[in-house]
Amino acid sequence: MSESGFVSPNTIRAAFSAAMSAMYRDEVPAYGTLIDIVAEVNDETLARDPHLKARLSETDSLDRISDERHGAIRVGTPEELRLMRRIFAVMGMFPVSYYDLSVAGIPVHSTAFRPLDDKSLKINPFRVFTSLLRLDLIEDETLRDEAARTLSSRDIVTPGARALLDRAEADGGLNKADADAFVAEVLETFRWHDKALVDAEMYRALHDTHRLIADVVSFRGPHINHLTPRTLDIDRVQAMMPERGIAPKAVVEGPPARRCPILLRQTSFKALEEDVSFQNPEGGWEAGHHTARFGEIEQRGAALTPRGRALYDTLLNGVRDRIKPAADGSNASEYMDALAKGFAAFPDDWAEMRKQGLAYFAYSLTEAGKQAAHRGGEEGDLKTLIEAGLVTFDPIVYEDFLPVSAAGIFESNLGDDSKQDFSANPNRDRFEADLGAPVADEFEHYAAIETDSIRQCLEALMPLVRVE
Ligand code: OOG
Ligand code: NI
Repeated sequence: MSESGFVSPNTIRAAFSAAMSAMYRDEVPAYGTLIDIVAEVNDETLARDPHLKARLSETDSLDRISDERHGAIRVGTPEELRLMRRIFAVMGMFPVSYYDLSVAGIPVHSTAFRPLDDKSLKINPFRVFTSLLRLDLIEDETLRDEAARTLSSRDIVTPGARALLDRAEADGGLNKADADAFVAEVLETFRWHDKALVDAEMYRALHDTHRLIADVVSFRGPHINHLTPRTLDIDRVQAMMPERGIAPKAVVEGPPARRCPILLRQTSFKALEEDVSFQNPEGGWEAGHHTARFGEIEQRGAALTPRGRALYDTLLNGVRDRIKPAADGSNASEYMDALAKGFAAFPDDWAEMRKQGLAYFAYSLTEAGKQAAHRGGEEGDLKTLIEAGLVTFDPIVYEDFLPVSAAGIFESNLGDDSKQDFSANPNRDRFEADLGAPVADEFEHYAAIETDSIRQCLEALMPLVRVE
């Protein structure tokens, strides 16, 4: 708690993420099973690899290694998106990056609300991938209007959440009692509602246009559709899911397994069919089903520079032009083989990746570097200082998302039927106008961390030289 008596946004986010986890585990039992597998595999991995364990205990909190790293929601209107931005800001989460998913035939565009600085990420890294439905991509005008009308009739936050949000913004923070109440009230927004806002006929019409549209429009709020803990061995968890009675998606999304991991690898179990009821126009309710909620796992690697990312995209597209993973898993091992082969062209060595400018690194002084700094008066550029063993570098972890992977996660959870093709139609300006704020540029963000770490090293070693 600060002098002002306000609880830190990081503390509110940690409480929120724990509350979401408890609620989701309770609502989706298969998710509880996934969490158990993840914890087991993480324990095994750490026991097998004492070096990894030592490194993680220096940089991460080992007791929270298996905690959720992200979740995802889908909202229906600009007002709802703006409301989410304000709510997440109270928890120290800010919009980073713009993801256009219309390329993949999914009528949404998205951002991720996340903590920005390293210290906040370490305290609690929870982020929420947030998608805004693009009603403009529905061609049928009558259906579009009906969907818009349904969305405008709902209020996705409780009056209590709204009051506390106003207070947090007016006062610049929340005291302990208010922060606790805020978390409890905000949780309600993400809860599952099994009673639909629409009748079965409308649901069917929305569903036939795109399952995602039915998911966003038919219910009272943006239910959390998945949570995603961190695994230290994603391939192992993928293999264990069927043994524990849960059906994983066909392949792990993202880059292949590597000695030097890059970006983000993720996989999920398929969404479950759940009982819901639709409004009966004659009164009462009518039983039905809806498929929406699933569980996901992630394993993160190094953030890539624009050059590294371009190479990643080229290699991935090259593989996918030759073979696309089939949803039924029939070509999964061929796809994973092709992926591994395709990525042979991506250097798998940190020093080489650094030399070629493919990834972002944080620089720091070695022991010898610290002694040299104490003496003062070193000379030379970064390269010389590294060669002299005074400066070392570690990859910066990628904290964002990948549109092709996200599309794969969406798709595996929407089923293969009734897919409508939308053409690529990015509209970042529109998204930012709807959000009411710009989204941060992820590349600028990583570049700034890197530049800052270099400046600190140079200033320590060459106190008399002004570092630009
Ligand atoms: C979001 C899917 C994207 C990820 O991890 O890439 C995502 C959704 O299904 O709403 O969460
Ligand atoms: Ni996800």
